Amino acid sequence: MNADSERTALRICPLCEANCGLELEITGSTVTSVRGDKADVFSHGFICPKGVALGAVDADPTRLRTPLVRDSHGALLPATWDEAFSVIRARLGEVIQASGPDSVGFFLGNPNVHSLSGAFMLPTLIKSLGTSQRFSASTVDQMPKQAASAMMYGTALSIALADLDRTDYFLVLGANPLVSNGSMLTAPDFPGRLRALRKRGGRIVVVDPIRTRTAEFADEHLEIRPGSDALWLAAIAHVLIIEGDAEFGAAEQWINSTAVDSLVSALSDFTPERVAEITGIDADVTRRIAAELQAAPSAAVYGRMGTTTSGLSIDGAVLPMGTVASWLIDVINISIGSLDKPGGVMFALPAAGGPSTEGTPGVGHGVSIPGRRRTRVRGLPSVLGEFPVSALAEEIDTPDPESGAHIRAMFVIGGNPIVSTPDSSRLRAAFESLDFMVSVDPYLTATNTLADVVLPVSSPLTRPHYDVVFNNLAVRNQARYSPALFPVPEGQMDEANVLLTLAGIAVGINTGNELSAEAMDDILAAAVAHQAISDSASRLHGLTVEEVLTSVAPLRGVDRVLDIRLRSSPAGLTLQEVIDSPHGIDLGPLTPRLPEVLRTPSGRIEFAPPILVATLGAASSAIDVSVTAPAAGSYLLVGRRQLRSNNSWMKDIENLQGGSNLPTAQMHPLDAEDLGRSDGEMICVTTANGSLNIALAISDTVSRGCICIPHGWADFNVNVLVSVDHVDPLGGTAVLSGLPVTVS
Ligand SMILES: Nc1nc2c(c(=O)[nH]1)N[C@H]1C(S)=C(S)[C@@H](COP(=O)(O)OP(=O)(O)OC[C@H]3O[C@@H](n4cnc5c(=O)[nH]c(N)nc54)[C@H](O)[C@@H]3O)O[C@H]1N2
Ligand SMILES: Nc1nc2c(c(=O)[nH]1)N[C@H]1C(S)=C(S)[C@@H](COP(=O)(O)OP(=O)(O)OC[C@H]3O[C@@H](n4cnc5c(=O)[nH]c(N)nc54)[C@H](O)[C@@H]3O)O[C@H]1N2
Ligand code: SF4
Ligand SMILES: [Mo]
Repeated sequence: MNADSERTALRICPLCEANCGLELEITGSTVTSVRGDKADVFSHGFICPKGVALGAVDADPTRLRTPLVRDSHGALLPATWDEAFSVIRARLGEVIQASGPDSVGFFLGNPNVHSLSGAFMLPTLIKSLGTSQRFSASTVDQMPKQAASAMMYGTALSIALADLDRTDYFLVLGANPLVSNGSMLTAPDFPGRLRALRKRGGRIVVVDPIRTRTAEFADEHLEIRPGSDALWLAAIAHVLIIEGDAEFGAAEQWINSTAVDSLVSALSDFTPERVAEITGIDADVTRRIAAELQAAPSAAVYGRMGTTTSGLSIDGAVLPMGTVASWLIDVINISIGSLDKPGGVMFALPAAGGPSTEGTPGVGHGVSIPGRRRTRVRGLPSVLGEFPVSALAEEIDTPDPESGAHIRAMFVIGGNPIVSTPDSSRLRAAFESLDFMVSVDPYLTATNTLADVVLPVSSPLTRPHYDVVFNNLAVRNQARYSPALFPVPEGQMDEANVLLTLAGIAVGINTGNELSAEAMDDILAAAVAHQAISDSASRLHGLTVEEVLTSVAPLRGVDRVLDIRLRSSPAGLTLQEVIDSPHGIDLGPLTPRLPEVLRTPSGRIEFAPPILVATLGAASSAIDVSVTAPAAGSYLLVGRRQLRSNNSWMKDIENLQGGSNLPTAQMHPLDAEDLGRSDGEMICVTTANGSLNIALAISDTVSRGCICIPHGWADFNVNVLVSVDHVDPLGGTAVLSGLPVTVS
């Protein structure tokens, strides 16, 4: 190609869950501008500052282009791919031969859910290695929502999604989609969709201890005490189910009535009056919101980070409430007749399939919550096939007193856990003590400067993209594919290839017979084809593996797996059909899916899982605790996301720095006055875990008694303050918000 030839190309943005369709101007192999693709069937031209920076990510000179290997003097130095893989083959081999595959741990970070290789190749790598020691960013994030939904509907991706484009009433708890662009609810142009909601006469209510941009935009903002959402939601459910005559609408015939009885007794203590003090929300407001939810022609309740990662701080203890709060959101949606109703909460039908489209329609194995396995040191239950990341450091630094077993080697893939997970100081020391560590990451980070080998992956623009994960959570059914825009530059490696090469090495260590990336790719495709022909719900059911593989030839890699998935799924598309519609194929608004969507063993909606009812009942002792007088200098920690950054990365990309993108601790003016500190002065925030010196930013958007600090900053790392002790027993997720801190 001519070095300065010009072209326009389309690309689904892989940087966040919104999945916007972008239009890139390209000169030679340089992206010269990025804008929203107006013809995209889902995002209609929306773009945010991070998307604008996609070209800068591609060109970023600080992105690593060659592997790094630690030399005998401890320095991380550039190496060839062969050298890097040889070191891994030898050192990983030593660890596995001496201590078995479970002495190798995996931490999987957020970007893995935004790539096809993360969805398809990463499971192959972990399986080839044979370890059960899997940790991820999910247990500092959305896992409680997945756990609650899995219990109720039968799979980890059976999430009842707010039907944003048709609802008349949107109750939002602990989410700030005007900044985050939405999470566990894929809706490109969330701002435009919220504007449209209000324009059609709908109402938006935001429940958040901070007056966020979203709260500012809403019709009403309720300042809630951090961690108390579950109690407030229980009071709403109390009004609807006990005082009112809740009608369950479409869900009615799929709920068993004995469940309702147990729920009624668990909710009996939770009157709006009794939760008013602890939540900070007046009883008459709570009753009014319940009445509004019921009276609206359609209504949807939605909760995010503030509901899944907050804990209730009372009497020196912190109660993790994420899974209970996540469940109660669905209880309310069902109690107002919103489940499976347009404008209420509905299930997506993803064109490339997902857990809710596989298996027998209407019934399944369900999911066991808490999980059946336990962490070795603390005995914390697994959740959806992984362990709570709050247990990672101890699983490394605390060998079993008898057997000596512990995690000796780590793979950190697309993650920065020293910045993003609790008790960073201990995790850093634990990583330093490892015998071997590999990082797959395009940047040098606070975490992987400790690795023995860093494998950088080529730019996201060198890989094809289709969102197989977030289309399970999208507010509209559609299929959109982006081909790779650039070839993988000489000397670099695509992530799919890196992961398959590692998988082949792992097979070699375990069997003595190493396989090439190509061979692993063929094994993966055959396994996916086998699954597709065996699944009675699949459109390929009954074919042979050979027939399926022939139909998708000559594709390889992620494209081949994607094509099989598309062909086997309900929409029955082929990859070529999706490619032929570069702005995407619109498959329409969400449609009712009850009872076919259910995968519970009972074939019913588990409206009131006994373990959740019991956990809620136990929380009733918290209701009457007096919270009026927090100790002087004592505050509750709350997080925030920043429009122009992406968790711990993209901070140094041009045009994303400065402005509001600063690590500051925000406090209410009166709290700052009490402390005798003015704007910009340094304050010291302390917990039993550690201290953080950070600049104060005075803001009346913050509730009195709260302090708001963003995560993701290596040099101002809020997670040095966060304890690994407060873990949701069902969702395995750490409490990040609502923790007591002292400020001096
Ligand atoms: N206190 C506190 N802690 C939090 C949160 C909070 O609100 N408060 N939020 C939590 C949440 S929601 C999340 S999702 C986690 C995020 O936690 P992590 O996933 O650990 O952190 P990220 O910053 O998303 O890390 C992404 C890493 O992947 C690399 N990367 C980027 N693109 C690619 C790619 O294509 N391939 C590979 N292999 N690597 C890539 C980046 O360079 C970066 O190092 O943080 C959590 N931590
Ligand atoms: N620009 C940008 N966008 C992002 C990211 C980013 O780093 N930058 N990260 C992405 C990721 S990985 C995720 S998971 C999503 C998260 O998406 P969101 O959940 O929408 O984002 P947050 O800003 O974490 O919103 C959480 C809100 O909960 C509030 N809150 C805290 N504690 C409580 C509580 O106890 N109760 C209630 N009701 N509210 C509480 C906080 O004040 C905050 O406003 O954002 C994604 N989008
Ligand atoms: S909102 Fe998310 S998907 Fe859309 S352009 Fe921004 S980062 Fe990309
Ligand atoms: Mo996240």
